[in-house]
Amino acid sequence: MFKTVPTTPFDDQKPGTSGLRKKVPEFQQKNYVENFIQSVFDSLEGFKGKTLVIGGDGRYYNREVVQIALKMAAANGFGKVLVGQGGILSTPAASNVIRKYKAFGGLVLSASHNPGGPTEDFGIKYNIGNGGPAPEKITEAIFARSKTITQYVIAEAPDVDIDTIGTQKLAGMDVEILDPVADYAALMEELFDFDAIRALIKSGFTLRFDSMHAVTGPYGKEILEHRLGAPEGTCVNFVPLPDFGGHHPDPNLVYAKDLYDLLMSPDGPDFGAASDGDGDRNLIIGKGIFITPSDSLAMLAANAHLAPGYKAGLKGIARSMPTSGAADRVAEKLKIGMYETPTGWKFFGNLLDAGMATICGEESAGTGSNHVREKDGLWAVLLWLNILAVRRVSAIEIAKEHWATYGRNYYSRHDYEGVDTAAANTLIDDLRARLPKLPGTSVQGLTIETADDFAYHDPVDKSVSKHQGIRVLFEGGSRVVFRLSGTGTSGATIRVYVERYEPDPKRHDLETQSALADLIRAAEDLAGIKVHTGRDKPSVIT
Ligand code: VG1
Ligand code: CO
Repeated sequence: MFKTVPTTPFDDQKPGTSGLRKKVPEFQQKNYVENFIQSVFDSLEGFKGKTLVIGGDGRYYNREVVQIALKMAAANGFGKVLVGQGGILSTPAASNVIRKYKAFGGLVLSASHNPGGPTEDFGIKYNIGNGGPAPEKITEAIFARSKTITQYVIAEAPDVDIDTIGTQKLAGMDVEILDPVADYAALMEELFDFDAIRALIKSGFTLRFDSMHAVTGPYGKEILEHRLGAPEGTCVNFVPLPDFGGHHPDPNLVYAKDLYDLLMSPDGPDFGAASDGDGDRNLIIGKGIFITPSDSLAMLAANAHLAPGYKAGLKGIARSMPTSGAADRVAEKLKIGMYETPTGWKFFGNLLDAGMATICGEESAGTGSNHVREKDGLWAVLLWLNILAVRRVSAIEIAKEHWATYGRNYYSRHDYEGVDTAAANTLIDDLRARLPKLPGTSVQGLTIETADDFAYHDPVDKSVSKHQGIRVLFEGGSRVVFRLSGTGTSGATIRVYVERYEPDPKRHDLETQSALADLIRAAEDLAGIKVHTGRDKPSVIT
């Protein structure tokens, strides 16, 4: 029933910021998927007879990998596997299923906002029993194992019918196919005041939710249109496609420009939102205003008590280091803890488990809370709607009032994609070497206060994560941050994060790039991006 297959290691199965991501043809190499999944299982202990969750964002190769994972789970001794119908589970829904059914862990198949299709991206991520991404200790063990693996085990059995809800057997193991939306929708009903949102929509408030042909289509339809009564047509691009219709399922101002333009037009809806490939990111645009993810985190934190799930208040807020300091000012006012973590959701898990943080966020359009252990796109949309339903003001009014109270953090990220890897590494190494000499010097008329290579000391498990981004802080609270992406699949991506704090309400209506112009020039002077990469402008500005 089970067979042992000899194999040889691949040397490139190192999980990045969020799991292993590669081009589909790389995953299609003989034994590539099997090696990685076996390396995951070999790095875990005590799962015999326990439950595994499997689901993905529906992209090209999802269904094939679900079958491989199922047969390997059976051969490795799992007692049961829960699979989203059709192999579908959004990342936050997978996190919820792991928690709700007390599973041992889960395999989430996704390359998130990266494009999908036969020559595009695929990914595999392992989540632990708290529903969150495996911590570095485990991902390092997986990588180490992948370099020495000599065999894997797999059931010799026909494919499982993953499209029919119910329980079946696979080589002695139970396989239960679940409705991917039901448990998640129930959780959202617990957290938010659906009656208030329904009343807001009934009063004529209009919205649009763009699923970008990715996984949140069925979730948006069920929750926004069916349960909250938004009219049909509110959800657009709601049919998940294996290649996302040929687009980048990345909800930012570049790839969701149509939505942005609509919200900026006089007859556009009151509120617009979008989510990414696997449903964990969110884009929030009020009529006439794009809310940056960093601002959204701060505004949601300041107003979260208006939603039933958070009426007791927040224990603390956590944000990734490159995320703007807007949320810090909210935490200060609320007199609650504020935590600064490295990029990637895996670093929030301990803070959430320990009850130290309630809401977390990243500048890359990720926001979430202790309801699951992943960022959650639709959750952020619903929290915004709940706040708007209670306050009955527009998103732009919420933003302006917020800035008047706390000051405004102008913020932008400049990405240089597909850069030569060696050149990108040299740029970072050069900058790192110069860090000790920077404080006290000036660039573009700005005086550098401190400069360091961010290291995180986890307050819960005391682990230390080094080299998490280079930050240069200027007098007055402005800063630039440099780091290399850990999710790309070709070459390197240099991310430059630029932030200026502006306390003066008279200066809250500036265009973002011009408000940051001197800092953007300072970033170039400091890092020599042009000299190192030959690029004179970023590929994507968000
Ligand atoms: C990017 C973002 C990071 C996010 C990660 C996974 O990582 O910057 O904030 O957590 O993607 O998000 P990197 O290493 O490329 O900067 V997702 O929605 O792609 O799972
Ligand atoms: Co994602």
